[in-house]
Amino acid sequence: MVFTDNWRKFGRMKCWLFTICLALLFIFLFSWHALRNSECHSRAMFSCKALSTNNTEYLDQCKEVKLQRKLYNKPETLKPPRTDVLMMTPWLAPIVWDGTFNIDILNDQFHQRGVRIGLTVFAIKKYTVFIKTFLETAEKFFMVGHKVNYYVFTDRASEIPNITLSEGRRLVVLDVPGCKRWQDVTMRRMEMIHNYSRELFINEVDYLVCVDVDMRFNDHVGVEILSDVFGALHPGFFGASRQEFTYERRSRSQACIPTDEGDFYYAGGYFGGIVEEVYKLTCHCHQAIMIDKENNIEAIWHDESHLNKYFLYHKPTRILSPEYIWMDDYGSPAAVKRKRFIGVPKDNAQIRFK
Ligand code: 4GW
Ligand code: MN
Repeated sequence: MVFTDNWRKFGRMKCWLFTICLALLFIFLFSWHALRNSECHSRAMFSCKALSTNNTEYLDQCKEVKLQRKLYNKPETLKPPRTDVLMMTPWLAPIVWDGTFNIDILNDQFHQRGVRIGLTVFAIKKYTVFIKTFLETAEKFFMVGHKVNYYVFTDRASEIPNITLSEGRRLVVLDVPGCKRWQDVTMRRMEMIHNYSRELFINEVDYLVCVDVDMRFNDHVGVEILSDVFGALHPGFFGASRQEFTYERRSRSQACIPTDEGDFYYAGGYFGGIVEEVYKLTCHCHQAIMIDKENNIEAIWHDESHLNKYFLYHKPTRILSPEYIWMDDYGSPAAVKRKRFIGVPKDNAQIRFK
């Protein structure tokens, strides 16, 4: 009797166990199927979106792709367009020289992306005298056909002329305080560009181009300069040796670069990139300037020294030849075929201050 009772209990338990296992298996199979289905579904949605003829957004893209057909000379693998200059850094960043790019191809690419460009410039104290020529020549040569915001930082807003701008272009005057020392005027540019990148530029433009104001545009400057982060070769040093570069050499300064290091000597009055990269660059340089200040040292060429240090350890993704920041004092070397952006001679006694 006892034996048969136990045996019955055992039989019932087996039955339960079997039911539980079956239920678990069922749950497992059901979830697996549901998971697979949802994956397929999202994949299907993706391909449906791409295939649907009702999707006007996608059709617009298709039209654009068709419009891309363009006729131009084939690039010649064995015939580089320039053999007299370096066209590529060892870290594979292009160096932009006349004759090395096809602006039509580039314009197509940047127009497709609807790229917006901010040009920052500082006109503090008497340097407002440069702004009219700067803006007027920029209208002729800078990023023609693209969306451009001019950001003029000044402590004399009333002296900024209201010039007529082409469609898609806007002048934004940013009121900022002046500085007692002129060195601070140039160095504080890093801090101000840094602050405005976060507060304003990031919401309004894709790229920033940050330049000196004592300049005029003299020839085409277009989207060929745009890349994640770029600098320009200083016109006085593109043929110079490392020893000749006027880097900061004192080890106490954050900008110090020893004589056995360095790629190029970059101009302080020309850098840029996507807003995020300019934000990082200006943040780094501003902090380095502040540390130097605490240590009672000022780099030999101010912000330019710090920019050179930054570019040594954060390699630019594109470099502009000196065509993009020329000074007539440097004559007309054969390598420089076009002078796109030229320094305006200034009467230092008149314009500068202590
Ligand atoms: C000495 O008295 C000064 S004042 C040196 C620079 C000064 C200065 C510079 C200024 O009074 N107001 C001003 O707006 N700046 C900005 O800093 C302006 O955008 C200028 O292009 C930039 C760099 O100064 P800079 O053009 O005189 O520097 P260099 O001669 O190296 O190009
Ligand atoms: Mn200048």
